[in-house]
Amino acid sequence: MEKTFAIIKPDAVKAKNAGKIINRIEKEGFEILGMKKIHLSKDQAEQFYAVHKERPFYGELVEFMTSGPVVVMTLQKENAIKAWRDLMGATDPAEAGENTLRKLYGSNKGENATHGSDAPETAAEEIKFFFPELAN
Ligand code: 3AN
Repeated sequence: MEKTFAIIKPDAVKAKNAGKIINRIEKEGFEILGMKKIHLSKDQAEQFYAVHKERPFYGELVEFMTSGPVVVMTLQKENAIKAWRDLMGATDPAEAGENTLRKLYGSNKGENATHGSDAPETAAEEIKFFFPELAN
């Protein structure tokens, strides 16, 4: 069993799509090990996205991620990292596959409804950042 870290982003929470996304997560066989609704501080968002610091959209990304509450989760499933990224779909909702979360609920590359860890190392770091009690 593998763990991954997921966020329901401010756009999806604001649009009242969080319940539908959580329902889908359960239907797809993930176990939700931890979940909380929080409003990220600028400091937290900057730290969380530090790897993207040099990207041109960093400021916009931090501003968006702090614009309203998010739901952060630790999910568990076999091959959870890939399974969750498959369920989310491509970063750009316009390129995401049918029935993926970003296709259904995302608007553009920035406001794309969900986040998911991209590798075991980042999953471990991101889980530890928000759920130290669930970190191995
Ligand atoms: P993913 O979240 O699919 O791993 P990355 O790693 O390319 O995608 O992007 C990291 C974060 O930056 C994501 N939260 C994404 O929404 C945001 N992002 C990527 N490209 C853009 C862009 N052109 N404009 C605004 N935000 C972006």
